[in-house]
Amino acid sequence: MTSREKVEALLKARSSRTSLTAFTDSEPGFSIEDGYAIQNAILNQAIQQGEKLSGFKMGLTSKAKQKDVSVFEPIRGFLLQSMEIVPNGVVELSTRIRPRAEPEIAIVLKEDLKGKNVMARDIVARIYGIYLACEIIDSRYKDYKFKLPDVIADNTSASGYLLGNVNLLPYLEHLRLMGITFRRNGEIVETGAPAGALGDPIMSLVELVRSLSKTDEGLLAGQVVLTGGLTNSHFILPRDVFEVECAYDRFSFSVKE
Ligand code: 0L1
Ligand code: MG
Repeated sequence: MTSREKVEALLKARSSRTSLTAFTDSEPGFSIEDGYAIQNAILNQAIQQGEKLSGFKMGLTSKAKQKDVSVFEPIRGFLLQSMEIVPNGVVELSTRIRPRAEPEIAIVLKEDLKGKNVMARDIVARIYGIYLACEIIDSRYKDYKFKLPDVIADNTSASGYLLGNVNLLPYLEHLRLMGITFRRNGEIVETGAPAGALGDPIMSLVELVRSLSKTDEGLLAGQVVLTGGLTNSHFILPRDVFEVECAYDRFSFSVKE
């Protein structure tokens, strides 16, 4: 399959809600670089069609998630404005294949930042806001079976995201170990802490900025960064109501067919 055919296959899988077999099954030479080239082509096509880049996401940053999909390296993807769902809003299943949800921390910078040697203190000095978040993922591969290059090509399964309304920046000192609960229909399904994302969501941002710098890109002020799932992810089903909560904020979303 050519690169163009891979892009088309992923876009068709999304629009027709029919999952694909991972490219590496038939093309073991399909590489991480090839995966990012496909991801970029999908982003460029979305921008040409009028979509707006709203930020980036880090994926597979927690041990729980890495074990779940047997991929043991963090990866990066992009976010589009059209993926954002208002807090306490509705997540639609009709445009997705087999979505799952995972609580996260999102960070927004107030100044642009790029560079391969960026440090945590460079990030901290530029934070505008830190938000409780939830990511909706939806692999375009059958049964979430893929290798690292496949999931990168599929924009790291990105499908949607919600951000809380409270800026947690005043609590930065306690962020890593702040407890987070994730409930489905009133029952706790997971508890976690922001330290679940590479030990500290700030370190996840460091990884992101360093990774973007390889192609001379950087983060822009105002862009949203999802720093990675803090727990395992959970399938979402019609009429489910999920709630994400920490000491200073909470929001929910319901799921509609
Ligand atoms: O955001 C994530 O951690 C998702 C990365 C891709 C793996 C998956 O689909 O679970
Ligand atoms: Mg995620």
